[in-house]
Amino acid sequence: MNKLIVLLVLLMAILVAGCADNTEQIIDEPEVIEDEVSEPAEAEDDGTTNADTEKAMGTTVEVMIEDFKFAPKEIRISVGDTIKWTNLDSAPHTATDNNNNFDSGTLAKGESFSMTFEEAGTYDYICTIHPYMKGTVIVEA
Ligand SMILES: [Cu+2]
Repeated sequence: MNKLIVLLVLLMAILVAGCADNTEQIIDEPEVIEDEVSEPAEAEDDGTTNADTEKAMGTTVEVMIEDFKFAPKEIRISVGDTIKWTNLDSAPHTATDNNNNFDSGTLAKGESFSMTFEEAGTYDYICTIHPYMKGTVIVEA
């Protein structure tokens, strides 16, 4: 008699396990639907607040003005990144784009100027006080 009860319990356990498998499959289906819903939401973000998102995501890269040189002289960044120039010399300097995309104005010792680049391209710039001081910002999309 005891063996029969053990067999019945085992059969019940197998049946319960089988039912559990079925419920798991039912639970999986809504997860797929959630993934489909999330895609249009991302597209909406790109369309409405593009500039704000890029500013929030961009990083700030420092360029030092020291010994009458921009260091690094050439720098590569991504669209949305910000360059921060800081003058470490006693002499005043500027960071002035050759095509008027940005101009720091005169920077005294310790002063900084920041520029966020929203368009890909190559930006050659100089110090207008010492035009032999040249630098390049390469903004990659
Ligand atoms: Cu200068």
